[in-house]
Amino acid sequence: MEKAAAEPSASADSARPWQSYTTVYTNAKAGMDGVDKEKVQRIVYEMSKGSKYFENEERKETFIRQKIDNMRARCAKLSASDMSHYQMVADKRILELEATRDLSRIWLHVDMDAFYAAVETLDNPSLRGRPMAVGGMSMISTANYEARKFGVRAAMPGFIARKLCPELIFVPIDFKKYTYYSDLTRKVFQKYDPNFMAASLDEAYLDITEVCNERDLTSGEIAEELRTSVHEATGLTCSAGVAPNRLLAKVCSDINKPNGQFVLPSNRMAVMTFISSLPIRKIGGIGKVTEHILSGVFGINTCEEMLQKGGFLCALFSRSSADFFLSVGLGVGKTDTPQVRFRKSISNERTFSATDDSALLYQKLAELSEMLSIDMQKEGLSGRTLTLKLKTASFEVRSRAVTMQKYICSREDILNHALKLLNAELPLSLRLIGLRMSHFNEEKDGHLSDPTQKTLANFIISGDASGKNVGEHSSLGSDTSDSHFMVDPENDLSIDNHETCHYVSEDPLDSNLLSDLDHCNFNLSKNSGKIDNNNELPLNGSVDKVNAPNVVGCAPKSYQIEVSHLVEADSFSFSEQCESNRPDRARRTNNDLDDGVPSSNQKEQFLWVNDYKCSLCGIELPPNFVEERQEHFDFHLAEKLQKEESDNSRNLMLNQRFAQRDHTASQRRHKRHKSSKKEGSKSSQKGSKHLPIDTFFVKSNQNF
Ligand code: TTP
Ligand code: MG
Repeated sequence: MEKAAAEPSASADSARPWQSYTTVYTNAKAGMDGVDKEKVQRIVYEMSKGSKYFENEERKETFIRQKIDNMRARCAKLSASDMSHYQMVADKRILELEATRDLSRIWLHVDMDAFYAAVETLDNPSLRGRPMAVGGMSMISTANYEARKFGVRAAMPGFIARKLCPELIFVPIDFKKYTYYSDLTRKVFQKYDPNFMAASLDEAYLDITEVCNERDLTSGEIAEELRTSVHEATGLTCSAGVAPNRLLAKVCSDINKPNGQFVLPSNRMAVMTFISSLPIRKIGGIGKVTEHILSGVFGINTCEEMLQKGGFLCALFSRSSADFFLSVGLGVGKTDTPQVRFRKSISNERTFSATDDSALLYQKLAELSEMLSIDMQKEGLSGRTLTLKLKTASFEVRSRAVTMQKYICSREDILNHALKLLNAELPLSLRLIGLRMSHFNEEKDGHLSDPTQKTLANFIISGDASGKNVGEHSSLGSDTSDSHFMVDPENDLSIDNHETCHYVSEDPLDSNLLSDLDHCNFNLSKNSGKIDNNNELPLNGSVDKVNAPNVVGCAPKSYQIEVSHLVEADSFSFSEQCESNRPDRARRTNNDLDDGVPSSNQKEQFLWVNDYKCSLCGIELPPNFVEERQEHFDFHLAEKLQKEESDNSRNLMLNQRFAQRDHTASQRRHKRHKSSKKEGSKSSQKGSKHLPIDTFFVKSNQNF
């Protein structure tokens, strides 16, 4: 029988602690193959150590290690008969997924080379051949291939990049330019596939089946021609990948970067051979956390090993996650072209001085509900999922969501649901409230979308038409139904006007599934249903009151924890509790050992205006840069913490000074006053100064 991963060997070399310190920017991008990874890790480690950011990274690392231990323990507890059952489940799913393999389409993924950097170099040819990065000291958006040789890459703080490459030239970001060139590339893409799917400013998916047939050209010839056309139109180079589905095409476009292409033939044998040794991290949506977990728990490092460990995957993960992993093992991906562009969500939020005054909080909520309602009505939208974001006085970020049976858009309806979510949290001192509406009822092909309709893509990923998940879901008879299981890529893609990339692209389903989003939301939905059943919820209702109507196996605390898990698994504050308190555990059948892999795109969703632009610093990062966005969120979190600490320290100093002053006799007042003024100005300068983002990396004790 297959075995889970062997115990990891003795702990990492303590003399080289940086070896286990990995962040998104220690992960290689194209053009970084020859980089001394250990050197990069060491420099990043040394520059980060002791900072808030570092502490946060360590917390995450600890969480992942615990998670791996827990999952390994669960694997060990599986009996032989359990395993033979799960192996049967896996074998069946593999057959079913295999049956969905579609080799009839030819997909091309095109991705510009070092896009922002290349545009800047076009503008200023003196940059050519010199290591340069676009961005600033806090964060760089990308680096050219010369800089990558030093380990410099996108999403890396600029001051670390400079340490790695002292000659590095920094060029400020200029989105107008990139948009201009992006538009030029899209005009070219249009000629090959009028329905191409823009994934971000610099990448797109094209179904080139028709153009290959019509012109009797091979996919490789079309790719070559398209790349030449892009170069002629823009002066920029790009790389392309061709494969029978989008998932693989994306992997292929990275293989011969820069200015290259790779064609994966449309036959099963070629796909299986390609997949057999492909590292799992190459798959869009498999990031650091998922990679660690799959490797640490099951010893899965290549895509093929997903199939070999299928029994364990089915035992420990939800059906949809296991299906995704098995699909990766088979090299099966999406081949359809969604027809309509959908907005994903609308949100707004308010920051204010921390307060626990519930009247004030209700007032803020009412204002936000009104604003949200107006925004939705302007766009003719109604939505079913309302998410409340809270930031506590201690900067803990929580999100609570409810999915309704009906679409809503009025201020009253929004406020009604928002109040229920908020009341479940009170009493609490808050400094920020946000509201987000998603799951809109936009028209699809002229018909209103049916929230209970199961799409083909969902069928492939989530299971058979009788969908266990859907069945479980609706049987609750709650205010919720199926939406979280109906993860529909068609709702997430920008394809219509090819203008923006405000929508999740690049097979967004993949990353969603990895987060076990469906599973988390299943729990949430059950609980949300309870909230709605309890229409009499008093304004000051506690979580316990919210949970009063019983659902089997659901302790009141679990609601709070489980809902937190929905968004905060990645922040690792509630995760361990989630492990032990998952209310659905008793009810589950073949997935009762499921482990949610933390989601990155949930916790920080509110940071992004229009799902694209950072509301705090304005940097633009499309949703498909999942890990980079997560990293960016962590930066701001660390920044806040650092500032909070700075403020606390200032307050402490001021308090001490006031106390001291009260005790002094009036005869020394004059002298003291002078000295106090001096100190005061120094300390307030220190405390109130807005700390630049790079200060997280300065050791805390040097700061204060
Ligand atoms: P990428 O295609 O990931 O990177 P790239 O085009 O610079 O380099 P290559 O494709 O050759 O590896 O991203 C496209 C642009 O998106 C990039 O030029 C800048 C922007 N971007 C960010 O702003 N932040 C990020 O973290 C990343 C990864 C990209
Ligand atoms: Mg690119």
